[in-house]
Amino acid sequence: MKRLFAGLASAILLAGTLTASAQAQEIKAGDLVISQAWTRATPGGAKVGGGYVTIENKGKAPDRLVAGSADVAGRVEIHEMATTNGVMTMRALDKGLAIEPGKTVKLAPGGYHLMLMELKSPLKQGDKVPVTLQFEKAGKVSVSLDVQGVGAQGPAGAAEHGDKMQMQEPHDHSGMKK
Ligand SMILES: [Cu+2]
Repeated sequence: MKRLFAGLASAILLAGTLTASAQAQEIKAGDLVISQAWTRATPGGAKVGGGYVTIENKGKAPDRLVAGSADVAGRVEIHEMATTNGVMTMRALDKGLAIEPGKTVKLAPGGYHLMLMELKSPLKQGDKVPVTLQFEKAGKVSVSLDVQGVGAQGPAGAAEHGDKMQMQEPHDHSGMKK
């Protein structure tokens, strides 16, 4: 009887683990594992939105995120944001973003991000936004961005505290030359 109970308990534990990983929505593409795809709701009239994913390279060769596309956006760019002497700047990475072997690259507010330009409709909290990522080696990968609230700092369920990237990302491209 005792053994039966122990077996049952571990079965429940296992079921819990499986549910958790299903929610994390890991997408495998070649040597890459892509997870935590999310974005923020856009306030009324905004024509740009961010896009965030975590990309792990489990392989032995570097790969590179070179482009993206989305039905909801006229075009998708890969951006880098950095703060230099207190001034926040954003630039498009024309050559894409290297994903070194054995490394995990996290696109997140305040750092690397996808920029959804020329939005055709606002991003609404709770929606899922299909985006296609293009990698040099892994090819095209479809992901779905979970739309979080306007001020969200991470995907649903992620800790909001202890994150070093607490700066606001206004998505203001007025400083960018076009
Ligand atoms: Cu940007």
